[in-house]
Amino acid sequence: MGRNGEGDAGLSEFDLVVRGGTLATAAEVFEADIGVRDGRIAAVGLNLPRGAEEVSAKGLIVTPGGLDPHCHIEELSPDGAVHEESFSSGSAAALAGGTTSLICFLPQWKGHGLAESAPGYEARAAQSRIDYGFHQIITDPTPDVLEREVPALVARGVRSLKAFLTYDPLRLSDGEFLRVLAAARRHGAMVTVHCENFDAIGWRIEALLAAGVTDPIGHAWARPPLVEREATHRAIALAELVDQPIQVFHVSCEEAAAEIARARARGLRVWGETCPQYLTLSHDDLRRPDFEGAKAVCSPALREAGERDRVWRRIGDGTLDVVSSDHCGFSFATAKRSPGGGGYGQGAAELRPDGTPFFNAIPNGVPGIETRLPVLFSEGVSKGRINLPTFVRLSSANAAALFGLGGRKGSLAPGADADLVLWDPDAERVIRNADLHHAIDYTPWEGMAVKGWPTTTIRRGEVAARAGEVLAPPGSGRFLARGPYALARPRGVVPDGFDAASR
Ligand code: DUC
Ligand code: ZN
Ligand code: ZN
Repeated sequence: MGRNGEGDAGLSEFDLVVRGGTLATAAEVFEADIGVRDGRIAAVGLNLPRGAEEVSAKGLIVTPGGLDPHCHIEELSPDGAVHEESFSSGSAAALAGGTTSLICFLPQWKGHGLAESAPGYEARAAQSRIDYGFHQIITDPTPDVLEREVPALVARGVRSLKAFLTYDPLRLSDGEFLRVLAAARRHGAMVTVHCENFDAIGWRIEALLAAGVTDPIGHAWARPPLVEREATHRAIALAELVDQPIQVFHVSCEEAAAEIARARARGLRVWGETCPQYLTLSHDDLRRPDFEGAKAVCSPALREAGERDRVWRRIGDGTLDVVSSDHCGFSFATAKRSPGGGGYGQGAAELRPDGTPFFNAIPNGVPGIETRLPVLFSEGVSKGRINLPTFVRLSSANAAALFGLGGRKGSLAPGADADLVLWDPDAERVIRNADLHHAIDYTPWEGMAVKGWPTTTIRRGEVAARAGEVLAPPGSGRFLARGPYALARPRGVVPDGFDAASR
């Protein structure tokens, strides 16, 4: 007998058949069964023969497993601060929320090479329950880093670099950013970039503090949309000069999105990502009393409530084509009260009389690896803002193409990894942190009613989470080595006399 007491494992063509679901891919929606063999999709069609294991998807929607291409997990800063999330808990949360792969960040500390920064990071990541890849943060682009370490890293399958235009000590000057772009072009890597103007933010912080503003809402007042728009414009212009593809991370507002749309209309290889926080939260969350606003401090900052519709519109017109979590493991009771924690704050680490930090020193970031897809499904699909293929493109397929995982992740085609999520589109839930699997003591979506929830998550053909129970053990995720791919290639258009191979 087979594992479910049905069929015969020895004779089955498939290890697993997911039967009777409504399949949603990046392109279409149709009824079919999925046959899985050796962890991969082997067949898609009606009335497939019985598998050794059968999972019923009747009345459910089946999508590719989510790929979250922007997560901060167990990052270690030079001062020893660590995000309060382990790869084990973070990836358990991911699975429960329908995400089967993630890309997180190998840090570089200024004054150090890539190899000596954050020793042991790869070993910690190996505890993941889902497949994982890395972006390499570059904070100190020395010739040795760019010419010796980056190509070695790319050869190991780390095909994307991350640049910060703000945060001390992470940020790059324009000259340093240009060198990173040129090195990425030479070695065939994508560049992702955090776009905000550091000096403008610093100037605003000084003025706000001098005026006596210390509450979390000051975070948004110090980082208005134009500091993001200016840096987005600059990043795109510098990338155009070098002819290097880039993705602009976490776009929060129309002003920045418009810069990306303009670049794309001119044929530049520029892509934009946004996050659920910019689609659903606002200044109102930063204004919560008793320091609760700190739960919504992330960068770029949350915007006025009306901005959310404009960000949705930029999803609608394709300018923003990836929704990531930008998950950060800062708990409210601890890290959010430790000034500057983890390097993601800006300015003096001063405390208010009640012991909470000034707005500028609150660690930036919100936890969202588990809620990313349920919030997107509910606010997007259930509320009729996006259709199912768009949901699939935003949640997995586009990031897979952008980061060299196309065909393997974000797809239901034969040959792809059998990463599948079964969604109950009618399930109504209220998000409660107590029900989530991350190691953080809050969610900014506490109390939000959602419609649509993942009931079963299958990772490489194995049921990895079911009805909120995570079954995949720590360490069962695999490193995703990424080879050369189309979207990381330059256009081949450089200004006259420009030698892109020069430093
Ligand atoms: N933004 C955040 O909100 N957190 C981590 C880093 C970032 O850029
Ligand atoms: Zn960022
Ligand atoms: Zn981030």
